[in-house]
Amino acid sequence: ASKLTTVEVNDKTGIATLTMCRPPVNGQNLELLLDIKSSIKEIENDSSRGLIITSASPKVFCAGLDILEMHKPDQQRLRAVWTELQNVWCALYGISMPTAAAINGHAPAGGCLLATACEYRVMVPDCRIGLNETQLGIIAPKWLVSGFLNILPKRVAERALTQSRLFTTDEALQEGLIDEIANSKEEAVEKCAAFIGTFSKVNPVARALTKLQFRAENLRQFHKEREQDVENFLSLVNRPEVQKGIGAYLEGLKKKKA
Ligand code: CO8
Repeated sequence: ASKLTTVEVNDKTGIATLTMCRPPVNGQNLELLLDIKSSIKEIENDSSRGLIITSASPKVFCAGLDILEMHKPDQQRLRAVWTELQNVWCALYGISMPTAAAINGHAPAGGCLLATACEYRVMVPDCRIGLNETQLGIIAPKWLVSGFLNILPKRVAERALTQSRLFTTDEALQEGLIDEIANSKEEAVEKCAAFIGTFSKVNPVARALTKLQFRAENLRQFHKEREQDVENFLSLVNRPEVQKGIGAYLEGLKKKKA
């Protein structure tokens, strides 16, 4: 099978860049999720100085879960997809090294999840980011929202989720959902590297334990609920009205072009 992610380590900085490359939109199907997970593990085992996540697509960082995986799904595969989304999230959210997202395109739903699992976000202009699950009739569980809630005030987060709001780059900066804007992917990666560089004089063990202390409660809650969460997701996605909604949403995506 072809690799859907690449890992490149910068010789000078020791920072690893994980690039998602599943055209056209990095839809998170099972294979992409498995590759992201193994790339995160590889970077962790190599003890890189930091991790930057980005995309090979010119317009899209990541379009979230591959909607085709959720439409008339194969049950076993759907279960595996959700389990691997959980695995990717907890690997990225709980990694001790510094992390940053170079958001070089749109980042709805699962794309926003990856970006908000990181410690820092740099985004290119005129794109959209947010958790728009309610639009598909699905409820984002607590763990999925926890990174978002680390960044935004509860009131802004609640409204954004209930409205399925996708923030423009400018709005995201204004609300604090992203940290900086960059005019190109290269500049976004550079800014992420500069952020990671700010830790060069900090004791790495103290840094790591402090990060994990901030994140431990969310991770503990996640591990307690993860199995139930898979069951909830499956029963929700299998509901006839949700299937109808997903089908209509897919049609809408396809028709956009016609
Ligand atoms: N899955 C599958 N295919 C997709 C997806 C997707 N998520 N997104 C886009 N595509 C397809 C399109 O259908 C289109 O296919 P085709 O070429 O055959 O017509 C192709 O990719 C290109 O898409 P666009 O023409 O729309 O490309 P643009 O560059 O104009 O726009 C966007 C890119 C902004 C990413 C746009 O495609 C978009 O908004 N996509 C939908 C994103 C979305 O809403 N994702 C939500 C997924 S749900 C999720 O991730 C979390 C689920 C949580 C569940 C919780 C339950 C408990």
